[in-house]
Amino acid sequence: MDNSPLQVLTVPTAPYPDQRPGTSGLRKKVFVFQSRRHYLHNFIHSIFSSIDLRDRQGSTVVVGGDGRFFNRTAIDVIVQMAAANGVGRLIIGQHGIMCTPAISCVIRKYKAIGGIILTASHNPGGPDGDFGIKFNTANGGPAKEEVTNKIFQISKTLDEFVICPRLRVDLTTLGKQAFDLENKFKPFTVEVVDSVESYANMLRNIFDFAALKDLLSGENHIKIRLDAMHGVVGPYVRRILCEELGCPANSAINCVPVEDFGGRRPDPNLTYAADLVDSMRDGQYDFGAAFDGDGDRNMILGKHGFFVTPSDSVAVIADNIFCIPYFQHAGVRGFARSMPTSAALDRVAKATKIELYETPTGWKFFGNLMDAGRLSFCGEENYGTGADHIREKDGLWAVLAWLSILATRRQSVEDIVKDHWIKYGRNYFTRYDYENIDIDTACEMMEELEIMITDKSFVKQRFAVEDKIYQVEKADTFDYTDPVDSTISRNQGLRIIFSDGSRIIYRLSGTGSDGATVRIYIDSYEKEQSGVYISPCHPCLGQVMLASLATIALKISQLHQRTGRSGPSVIT
Ligand code: G16
Repeated sequence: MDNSPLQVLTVPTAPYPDQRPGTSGLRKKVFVFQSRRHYLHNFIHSIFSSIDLRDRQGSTVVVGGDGRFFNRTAIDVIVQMAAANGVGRLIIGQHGIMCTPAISCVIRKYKAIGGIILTASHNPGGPDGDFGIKFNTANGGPAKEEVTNKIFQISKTLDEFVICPRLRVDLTTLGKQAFDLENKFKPFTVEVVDSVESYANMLRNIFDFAALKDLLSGENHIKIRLDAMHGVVGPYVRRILCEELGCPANSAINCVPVEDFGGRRPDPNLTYAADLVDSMRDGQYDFGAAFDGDGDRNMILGKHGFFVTPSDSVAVIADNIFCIPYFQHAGVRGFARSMPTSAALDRVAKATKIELYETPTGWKFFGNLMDAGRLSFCGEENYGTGADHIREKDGLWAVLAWLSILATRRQSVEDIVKDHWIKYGRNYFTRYDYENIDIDTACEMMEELEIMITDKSFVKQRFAVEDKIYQVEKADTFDYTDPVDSTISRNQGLRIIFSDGSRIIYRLSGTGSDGATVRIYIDSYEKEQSGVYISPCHPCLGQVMLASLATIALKISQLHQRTGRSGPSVIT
């Protein structure tokens, strides 16, 4: 065996113009990473180079992914490049997998300078699917725009990278491995950790596990069904819910992470988690939930598949926040939601006199408020819910939050949501996604829309559909000034707000891998009791209630005429 120190090589490369990180890292088709020479190496080099050499040398970095196709290949390269770039220690989840919330937790626990997360979240996996790389900073959250801009700048100009090509790491065995490198005084170490343990330990300190155990396996236990969708969260569900909290093994399905998520899209919504909804229809389960590929998103269901919209889920948790011991001890400093999320949370904030922040889409905006001690709990319309225990949204945390509410109130999910609507009124919400639209067409539409709606003459315009008339009260582009550091983020979506408070929002997604995704978000508020509680099990009720506004949204944008589409790719 050759024990000589490992060589560090400098390899010439050519830059790529398209490595700008989106809402949540760089997401591309797998074949882009596979077929373009050094595409992965260039981006990893850009990440390391964005960190000051003094901070990088001898530092700790956490690495893990959602187990999708190309995960393992990417980790081998990251290990070789981390060593060559002066990183002192890598902490990697066993088999290279770790869910996004756990990575955030481990970064904070080990005081790492950051983490590299290999995931394309809810996007499809497999050789024909997507791959993604995200960089999180020392607070455990997604890097801020100033960091991702720096990474992008470097990626556009780099002409070489450094690597230890002979370094091989064993990801199957827990424990420490040390490697001697040329010109390096201290060995480079890799610590392979149990992906679940640190995270499970954190949850034990947030929730009342004894009460949850009683709810799930005590004398009057409820029956639950959790769908891990073959993503990374499966082992966490098994260990925490089944082994520790006593749920029967058949409560958890699709718990083995596979590289292509079993051919399904690991996206927890009514379209892609339809199997779960179907399996709950006959009423044998009281509670259901699904997660996405990297375990940060969640969908909540009640008996018979009663659907809790993500915006309602955030509002209900906020209203019952003291069912969670963590908040009984730490108190609640503030609530937040992303701008397109319905205003259901705002009503809870108003009633409880807790500060409410409205941020652009993207979890990094919440992180800044949390770091400043101004935010405790937040969520987004796109199945993201989380709190300040870490700096990522957290799917399993959201499930335990709901179970804590059920354990305290001993009511059904449906009754809890119904009580909420009776107390606060109801926000109907729907989102239309038009995927894989030609980028130029999408950008042109947004530019022309912006000109149209920000023209003074647009305000007070009336739009009529059948017997409904909506009058524009306000229309603008959403610009955000961070209340902590005054950073301004411009063009975070186009908003049309009508006189009854209903809203239409247009935005381009920042997480697609092919063409552009146009999102149209629509919400309206119903306070009359007659409109609050109609056919609650009808999953498309939001769309029925919002059909007129959807017609107006399409009329104003001319989206179908511009794109030749006849309808959205996905409605949530
Ligand atoms: C990421 C961010 C979320 C954001 C989402 C959607 O989530 O963490 O905060 O809401 O992207 O972004 P967009 O609407 O631009 O596609 P994930 O779960 O995809 O990593």
